[in-house]
This record gives sequence, structure tokens and C-alpha cells, in this order.
Amino acid sequence: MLDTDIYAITSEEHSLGRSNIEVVQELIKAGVKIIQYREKEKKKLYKYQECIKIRELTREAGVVFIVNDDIDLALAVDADGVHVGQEDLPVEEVRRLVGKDMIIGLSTHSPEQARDAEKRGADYIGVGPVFATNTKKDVCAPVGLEYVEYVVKNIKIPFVAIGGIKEHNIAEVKKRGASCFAMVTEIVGAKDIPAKIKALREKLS
Ligand code: TZP
Ligand code: MG
Repeated sequence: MLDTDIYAITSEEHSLGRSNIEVVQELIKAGVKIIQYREKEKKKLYKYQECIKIRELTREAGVVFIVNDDIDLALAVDADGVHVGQEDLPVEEVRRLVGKDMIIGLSTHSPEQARDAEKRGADYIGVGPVFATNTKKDVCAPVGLEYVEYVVKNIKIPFVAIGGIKEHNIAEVKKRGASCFAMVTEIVGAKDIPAKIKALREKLS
């Protein structure tokens, strides 16, 4: 789980006119091994139709597929995991609904939330926003690299750093001990997605 470098997250409104499906195809081509479907602007039926297709593509490619927010959607399309936030259903309830095998990711923004996530059975946590970002609408203030360091030192479950991560600052986050990096706009907003993934990986090497 999260034994990969780049965790890509969809967002059609930032995808330069490409559909989520086209973006996922590019991500797979680029060798990304974990993809989260995050789509705030669409009705459930259209999200379902996209996720059915993305499930097919990711399964074929051996890519881990996580659905953001919608537990029912994750179950309906047989995703590998679901990612929830602090104001979604409690992790224990999510676990009860999805069963023991589905991956549960939980966004966290503080040491307390990280410890709590671990205690309650999240499989991994999101740690951020590390830097300022406008991609998420109700985002809190950046938690900074100190929180990344805290998690590296004190939390045993895997984590993914998120929020404002770009080609120019990813190495800085790695230096603090992160090994998996989630990005929305830096990746889906790139004209050439495989070239962007390659450039990010060069910064990490
Ligand atoms: N959760 C915390 S920050 C964020 C989410 C979903 C948005 C990250 O987007 P970007 O474009 O990589 O800053
Ligand atoms: Mg959410």
C-alpha cells in the first residue's frame, strides 16, 4: 500500500479540456501505479459511468484505484479503496460498510488527527496541505513540512503528502521523509502528462 512514488488524483476542471478517462489513460501510460478518482462537479450517475471505465483500465494495467468521498460508488465499481475526509463518516463506519479488504484512506491535517486515524483503523493517511493550494475548495491553511516530519517520526501507517506539491518543491518534501506524493493540478494540468511524471521522478531520484 502506497509503495509507489506518485499518487495521481483526477479533476476534470483542471485537465485542460481532457476527460477524466483520457487523463487516466495518460497516467497509466506514464507508469503511475495509484490513481484516485476525485470529481466534485458531477452527479453520481456520471461519476459511476466514469469509474466503471476507470476500473476496467486500472485493473487491466494493475493500477490501484481509489475513489474519493463516495463509499457507495467505490463499492459499486469494485474499487481497491476509498478516501474520506475528517467530516465524512467515521472510519469505523466506513470499515463496516466496505469490509476488511478495501483500502481506507483518511485526510489528516494535524498530529492529533494522524494519531486518531491510526487508532481507528485507517490504512493510510493524507498529510496536508503541505503547501498552499486552491485546488480543494474548503481547504485549511497549509500545515507545512513540520507536520510531514511529525508523521514520519511518529505514525506507523503509510502516508501520502498532499497539497501544492509541484516539480519545484517535491524534492523538499522528500527530504523531510515522505516517499509518496499526491498531486492534482501539477499532473492533470500538465500538457504532456507522461513528460510531467518523468520530470517529477527525476526530481525524486
Ligand atoms: N487535499 C488536501 S490538499 C488537496 C486535497 C485534495 C488538493 C491538492 O491539489 P494540488 O493541485 O495538488 O495542490
Ligand atoms: Mg472528501
